[in-house]
Amino acid sequence: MAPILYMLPASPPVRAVLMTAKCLNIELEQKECNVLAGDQYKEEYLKLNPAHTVPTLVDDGVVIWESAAIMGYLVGKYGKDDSLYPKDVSKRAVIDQLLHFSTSSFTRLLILMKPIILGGQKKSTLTENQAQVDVLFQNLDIVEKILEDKEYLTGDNLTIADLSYVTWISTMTIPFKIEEERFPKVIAWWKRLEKLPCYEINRVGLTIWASRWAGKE
Ligand SMILES: N[C@@H](CCC(=O)N[C@@H](CS)C(=O)NCC(=O)O)C(=O)O
Repeated sequence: MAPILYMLPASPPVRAVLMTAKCLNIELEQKECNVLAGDQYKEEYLKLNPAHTVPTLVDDGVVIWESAAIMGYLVGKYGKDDSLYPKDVSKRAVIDQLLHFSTSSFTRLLILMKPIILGGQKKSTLTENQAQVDVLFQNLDIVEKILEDKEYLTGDNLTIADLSYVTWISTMTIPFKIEEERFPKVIAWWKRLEKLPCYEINRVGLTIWASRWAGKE
């Protein structure tokens, strides 16, 4: 039986998991959990995921939430090799470091955008939250430094860290402009990822976000 993924296509962490599955060439049974409509608070869903977030994976009686954990699990269980998430302790630690950093940094984008998408707040509140926006861009400065002359975030190979970061960074471009002069390496890396077959999944989610954003004042 295919693993079940509770998801919403627009969600950046969902997109990262779907891209991972595509890279691994595995099918997931996708079940929509519309977090914009409150589905995540239904009793059955809270039993699976008390943190009431998407994505949530159910596979063979195992329930995992938090996208980074799901991606690592899928590579470990279904990958023909471990290149997306190497078993080598040092290589894995660098990927984990990046994933932990993105959880504590780029998810702030959701905090900024959510009240506008969901709560009727005006887009002008983004400028009122300038300090938060500045931190978001400082995090992008850090990614620019991490990339140095690497093809991908950790070196020559694509890993789940790239798949996770590209969902957040591309979503940042909906409310903000990422200037090529300030972030040349980030832009070059992003263009590289756009060429991957799995990237189409990110494009679909981004389009949904962008149209929701465009409909707001
Ligand atoms: N760190 C989590 C973030 C998950 C997350 O915040 N998902 C959002 C959608 S993008 C969500 O489900 N929000 C609903 C809620 O928090 O109630 C992950 O990577 O899985």
